[in-house]
Amino acid sequence: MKLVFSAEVKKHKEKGLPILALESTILAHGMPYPENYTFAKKAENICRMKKVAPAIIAILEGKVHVGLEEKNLKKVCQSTNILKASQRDISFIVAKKKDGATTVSATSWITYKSGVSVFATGGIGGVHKNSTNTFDVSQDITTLATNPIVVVSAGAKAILDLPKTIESLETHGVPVFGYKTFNLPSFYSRNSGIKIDRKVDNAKDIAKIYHEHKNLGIKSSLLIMNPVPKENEIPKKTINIVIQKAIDKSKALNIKGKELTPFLLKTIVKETGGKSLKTNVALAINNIELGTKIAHQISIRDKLTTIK
Ligand code: PSU
Ligand code: MN
Repeated sequence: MKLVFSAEVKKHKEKGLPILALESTILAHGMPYPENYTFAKKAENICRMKKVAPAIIAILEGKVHVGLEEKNLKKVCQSTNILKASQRDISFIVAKKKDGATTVSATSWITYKSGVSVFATGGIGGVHKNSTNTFDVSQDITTLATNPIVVVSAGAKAILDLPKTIESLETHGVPVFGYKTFNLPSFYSRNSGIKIDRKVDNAKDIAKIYHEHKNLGIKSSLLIMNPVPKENEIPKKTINIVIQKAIDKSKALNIKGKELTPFLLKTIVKETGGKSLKTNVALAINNIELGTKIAHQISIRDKLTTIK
């Protein structure tokens, strides 16, 4: 597969400097314009300030981009018909020279193929509520099972069935770590009430575990669950009412498959008068900040290993 690296990402790759992968579905299907563009610029600037190359991943005219030049970033943020691309969609989009915004699933796979180790997102997909009837389980889970990178998220999205999502991650062999917590965060809120077996307290430890993970040849991602900052969280009680309303609406309108997640997120933004969008941006930025620290620690460790 031919990858198109931005000048910045290329330079960091050549010099063994840190790179942080970012997804584009969150921009194209998860947030409206212009908030998505403002968020993307802020995300990139944080990376640069921390001396990490930002690598937003997207497919444009059939080419897989790792790091977007300005005009391509605008295109992703403004497009109204860009496809939502999970891993299984990549070959079709490339063959047909179409545009695709990559989900956690497609982004994880491209991140790994690019030789990049860390990817920060908002919230991962997982097992949907009512999945026993619909069988709707995100491809994010199966891709997390097969790509040895570090993924930073604010937990699975609260629109999901969280206990089933955690079980499914276990079945697929994905190690889950709470960042400074044993409580599973639920995207908009810091604590879902579900326990996580393991906690990590700093980026150095994450790099250390990842190093062994790779040495052992284990194929899954390490999934870091980083709670939304306190000042930006929406209390569970408040958001759950809104989520239920959005799910009821999706059922009434018969919205299914890959349209479901974007529909729910959009409806929740409307119902909360934009508050959930602010929270979404804040938690994603918080994950990017942690992602840059992990990227630094991994590149320090990689250099030490090479010298030895
Ligand atoms: N997290 C967000 N906003 C989003 C998503 C996650 O804050 O838009 C996207 C991610 O790209 C994730 C996808 O991979 O939703 C999951 O979609 P589905 O449930 O259809 O697999
Ligand atoms: Mn789905």
